[in-house]
Amino acid sequence: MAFQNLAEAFSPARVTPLSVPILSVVIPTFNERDNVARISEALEKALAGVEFEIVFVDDDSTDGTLDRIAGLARRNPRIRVIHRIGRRGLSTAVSEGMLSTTSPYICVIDADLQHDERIIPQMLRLVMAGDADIAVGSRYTDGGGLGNWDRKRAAISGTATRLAKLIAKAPLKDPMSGFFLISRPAFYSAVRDLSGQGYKILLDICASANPTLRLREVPYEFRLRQAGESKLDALVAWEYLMLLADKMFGNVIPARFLSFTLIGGFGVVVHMTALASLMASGKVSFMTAQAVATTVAMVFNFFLNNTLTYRDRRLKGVRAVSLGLVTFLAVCSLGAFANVGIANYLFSDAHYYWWSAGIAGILVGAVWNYAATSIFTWRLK
Ligand SMILES: Nc1nc2c(ncn2[C@@H]2O[C@H](COP(=O)(O)OP(=O)(O)O)[C@@H](O)[C@H]2O)c(=O)[nH]1
Ligand SMILES: [Mg+2]
Repeated sequence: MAFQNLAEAFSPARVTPLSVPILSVVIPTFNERDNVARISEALEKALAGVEFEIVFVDDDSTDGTLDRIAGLARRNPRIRVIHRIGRRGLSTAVSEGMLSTTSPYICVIDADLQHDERIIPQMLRLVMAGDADIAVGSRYTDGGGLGNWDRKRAAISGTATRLAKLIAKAPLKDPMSGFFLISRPAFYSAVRDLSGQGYKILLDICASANPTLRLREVPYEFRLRQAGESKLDALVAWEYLMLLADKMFGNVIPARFLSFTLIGGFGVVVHMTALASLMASGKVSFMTAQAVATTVAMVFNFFLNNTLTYRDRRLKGVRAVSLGLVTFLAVCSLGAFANVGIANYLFSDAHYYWWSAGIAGILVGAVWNYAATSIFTWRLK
């Protein structure tokens, strides 16, 4: 929007008197170009009479979502955006959006209109009246529903929900909900303990907050996505398992390390498969076969870690990926030396059993690989 002069930019006609919002609505977006105007409009309608603001948190969408949001924000002072670059992750997007606000109540809702914004006033009343610290939009309480979900998706959601109940400290029917309204003190009571893993921020809050938080569920019928595509995929499932792991054993073992070592375990399988087929071919010596199998397994581990363990910092582009691969191979080769050296020392000089020396070597190698690749390969920008 270009102005001829300052006077035009600040003309009284353009300056809308602002009022202080009591409700902040945080909307995470990733490639939601055709939904951002619709959800804004739907919120204006549902929240008529409520002073509210909208905070979009966009992870550098590639479909022009940001231009659309900017267009809306220029006309509507309620709307602003946090634009994150080089990061992905629904949970951290939502919590950073929430942290950017100061109003006493915060609502989180998806951009794709699957959540029914018409129940927000009811959620707000519950929390404002002090009847609850968090009001949860629920698909699984009476009156709620999954809309037109096919059986497979409903079954997956059902299983994930049962798992979630293991770690949520509160008895919620729909702990996987991405739609909720929370009071600021309740949010602050959990925010420092959030794992930031994965997809389900409400679950993270419920597992992190002190158990005296009072929750109330408000039913709604899940709607069909209006436009664009779901970002729910196999990777999200992995992240979800990591969130569960983090909440269950996070005090002892970091979830990222768990993911790294699990993938290392798959690497062993890949290694043995490669070794077996090379040996079966009868064309190479054991030494060569073992060397090739080791390299194949390391390359496999690099790509899987880049996709799963470090999804939020994923290396992209030929240059970044090659550099990452080289540092990964270098670090892991050193790790293998350390592994063999330490195991050998424990076995020959310290007279450990062969198996305990072996396990100690593997552990040292794994911790070294994890620590060093987190610094050299997936360095935080
Ligand atoms: N900022 C941000 N938003 C995301 C990310 N992944 C998903 N979203 C948004 O989160 C909401 C829910 O995602 P969606 O793909 O609809 O998940 P589903 O409803 O479980 O299929 C949508 O508004 C997405 O645009 C992400 O990595 N970063
Ligand atoms: Mg959705």
